[in-house]
Amino acid sequence: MNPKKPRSPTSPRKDDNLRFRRFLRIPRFLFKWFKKIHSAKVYSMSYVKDPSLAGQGKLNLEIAERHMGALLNVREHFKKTRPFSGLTIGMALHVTKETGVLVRTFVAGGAKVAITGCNPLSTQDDVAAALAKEKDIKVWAYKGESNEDYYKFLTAVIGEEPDITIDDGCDLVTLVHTRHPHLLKKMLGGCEETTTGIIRLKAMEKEGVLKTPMIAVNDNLTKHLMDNYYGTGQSTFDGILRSTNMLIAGSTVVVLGYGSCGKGVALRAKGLGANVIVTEVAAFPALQAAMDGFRVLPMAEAAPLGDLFITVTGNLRVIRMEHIEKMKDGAILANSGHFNHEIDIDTIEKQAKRKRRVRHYLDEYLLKSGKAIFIAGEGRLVNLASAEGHPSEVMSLSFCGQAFACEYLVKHKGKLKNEVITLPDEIDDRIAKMQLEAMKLNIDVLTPEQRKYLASWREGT
Ligand code: RBV
Repeated sequence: MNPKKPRSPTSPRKDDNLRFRRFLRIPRFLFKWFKKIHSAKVYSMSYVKDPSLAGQGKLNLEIAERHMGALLNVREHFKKTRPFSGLTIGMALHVTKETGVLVRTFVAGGAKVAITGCNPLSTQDDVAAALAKEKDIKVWAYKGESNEDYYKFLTAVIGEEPDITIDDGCDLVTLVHTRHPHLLKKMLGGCEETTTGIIRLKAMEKEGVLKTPMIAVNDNLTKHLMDNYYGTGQSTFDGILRSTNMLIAGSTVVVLGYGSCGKGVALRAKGLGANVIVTEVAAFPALQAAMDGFRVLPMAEAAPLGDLFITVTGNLRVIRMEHIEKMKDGAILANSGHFNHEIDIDTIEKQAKRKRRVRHYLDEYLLKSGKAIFIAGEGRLVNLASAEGHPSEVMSLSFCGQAFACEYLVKHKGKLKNEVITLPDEIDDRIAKMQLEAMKLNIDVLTPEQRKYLASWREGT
């Protein structure tokens, strides 16, 4: 029951290589040469699960495009301006139909794109197959990747020497900094999609090790107040329902974390008729949860009450054995935070008497006490592991942010500091306007009198 420990990207492999070379008595220069040829061969071509899925992938991309009007608008703008001519964009994003639409948008703007996934379970194999067939795109991704392949594929993207990186979770840019720092000299910068990635980047900045400008796309209002809130809210339940088909109405749902993702999840749980409990460690969001009408409890008290537990904290081991021991027989656990360490699966795996896959990405763990618990999506992002991630409409907003962030890096080449950068408000405003247009919604405009009033401090009671 011991899961294979992931190999850290920073852990040295030199010792393994040395032992292997000495064992075979191969001269050093010959070994190096062989490795170079071998890796060039593995890395120079796309790698997907099944190229014959490309037809379905193409159809899914077509459907996604229908719902991503704002991003298609940016594509038209890029077709005219070609901001990425001669540049390579290296991406580690969930390889989904929505990401595919973004990839095509960069290609329309003149870029070559090298892409891999940012989670071993989130790749849509049909979309990967379809993209791999398109011009100027290389793809390395399949659903169910081993940790070794995950890092091999990130290395393949780096092998394409990207000028710009796009990350979701910061694994790509971390690998560039730790293993391939030579690339930082030519890089214009990078963009980060998610909260977890921004936290890591800010830690790098604080330690003084960040060596390229990084745009915090997640900090756009049109990203975290839309994607994290409405996107996570809906897609988390999509994943849980595909795995369990449980009735949410009347059940008790415990939401761990009340950030923008947790708020969205709690709102949807309430909408589906659940009794919602929120757990928090920070005072202000706990207060917001209480005022939003949710019961706020510490996890130790929430554990025996919940039928379904959803982690969205971005932190480590927020559900531990001490909580699981108190849970009801049959409790369901799911994670919608970026990484899979919010639920202490390692300990569950070690202590469980039996583990069975009972249905689509749903594992049953029989505990020593005789109780069973269920984990959906292997404790990875349940919305992408068990379902298809956020809906296209909301990803259109997030990815307009990615598209404009890359254009911003090009326009400000050489002028940006090596720090975490928030895009100017006008870009957010432009994205919101484009999305309203795509939704065929009109709004009012300020009259000259109102504009003047807002700019003055003289008028009072
Ligand atoms: N996410 N992408 C999708 N359909 O491509 N769904 C969710 C998709 C992103 C989302 O932007 C979030 O910030 C990130 O996944 C977490 O890894």
